Amino acid sequence: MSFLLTDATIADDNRPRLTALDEDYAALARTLARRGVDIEALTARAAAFRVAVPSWGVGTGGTRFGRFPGPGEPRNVFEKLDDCAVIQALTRVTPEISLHIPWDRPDDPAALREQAAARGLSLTTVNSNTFEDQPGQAHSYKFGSLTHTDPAVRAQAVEHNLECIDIGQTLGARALSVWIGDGANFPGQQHFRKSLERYLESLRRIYAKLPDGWRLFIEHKLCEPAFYSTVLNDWGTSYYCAGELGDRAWSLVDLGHHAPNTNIEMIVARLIQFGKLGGFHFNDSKYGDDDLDAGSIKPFQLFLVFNELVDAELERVPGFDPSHMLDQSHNVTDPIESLIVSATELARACVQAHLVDRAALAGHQERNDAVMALATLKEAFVTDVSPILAMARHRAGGAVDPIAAYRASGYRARVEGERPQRRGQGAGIVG
Ligand code: RM4
Ligand code: MN
Ligand code: MN
Repeated sequence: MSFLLTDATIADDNRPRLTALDEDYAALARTLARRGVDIEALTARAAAFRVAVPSWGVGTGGTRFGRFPGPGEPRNVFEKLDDCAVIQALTRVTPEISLHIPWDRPDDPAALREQAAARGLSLTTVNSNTFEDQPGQAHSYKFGSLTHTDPAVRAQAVEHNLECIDIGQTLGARALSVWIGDGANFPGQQHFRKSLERYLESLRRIYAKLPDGWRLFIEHKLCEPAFYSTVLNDWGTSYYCAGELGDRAWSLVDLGHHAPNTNIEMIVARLIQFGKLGGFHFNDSKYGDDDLDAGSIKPFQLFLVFNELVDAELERVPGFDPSHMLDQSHNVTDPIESLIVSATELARACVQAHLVDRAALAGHQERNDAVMALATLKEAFVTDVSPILAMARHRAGGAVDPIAAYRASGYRARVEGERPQRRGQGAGIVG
């Protein structure tokens, strides 16, 4: 078994940082008190924040041009759990994992569930994969899966999703997330209306087998791998399909799946208003589905997304309970570090959004005072809430400085020794 970060190791790393943390926390508490904000309420909110880590994210991703494996990469799903446990030990906001099948298909799902539980983790969402062919598979997905023109291909893709549900049930998961690569590269290649009709027909078959208490997430994406059109291309189509399927079907928003400059926070607000926001794949991007670390390119956008989420949370919008998940592809960083940073940035955006003076904002909106409305958002966004995040982690047994604690632990060097890599592990995962 691999070396796990213990509470004692983390406490040791925290000790020399505690005086500064107490001072910074007290100073921020005074600043916030002047604004009528109770820091303890924010710290409690930070402690309650959760985001699921993707099983596929702890390995190096790769692009279609190649893959450059990092040292000590997990070689199987059990080793992936170990890495996820490290992220949770340090951040204390990532006890959940979303699992990709077949990349991380467990031979023994019950054993995987047990090992997860032993690490304080749970496997909450299963993600199906019909965007690649698997060895030995009868029909190819080259020209589509759930929406293929050939009913036999569609049946195989539906069957795969049902198998994901089966595995998920043994794992204790409560959601199936479906993203398809189906689409067209050329005008005329695909009949737009017929392919969407086939999508719905396939999804109805999956939805019919959804166990009680489960949710079905459908993930839209503008382009890639199909570069002319995709079948589930945008939030409007996703919203329509989720509505056609039923109450347990929800739209999932991956931040990288929109055209550049799309107003994603507004899409989020629309889906909340229409009762169909199921969850997120958080990441960040400059151009397309770049799968970069959350908050690395457009932190203000991330804040604005959380501004909508917190607004709905505080208003107690009925049925509002979006699932937070990360979906990133790490190519030049240690994946554990990237996921730690992303989890922290999401918690930061959430706490900052709680700092928005909503009564003041509503007043500025009523009076059409654009300058003060934006200033109200900016006041929250520019507040450095790092001491709140660090204090919440510390009180929960996590690290005051997770990246420093992780580096000091020597975890990566240790697993490098324990996980000799085979040569040629170069298959690209786009993410
Ligand atoms: C897709 C989409 C899916 C992810 C795959 C690997 O672009 O984001 O969620 O599972 O990539
Ligand atoms: Mn995604
Ligand atoms: Mn993606």
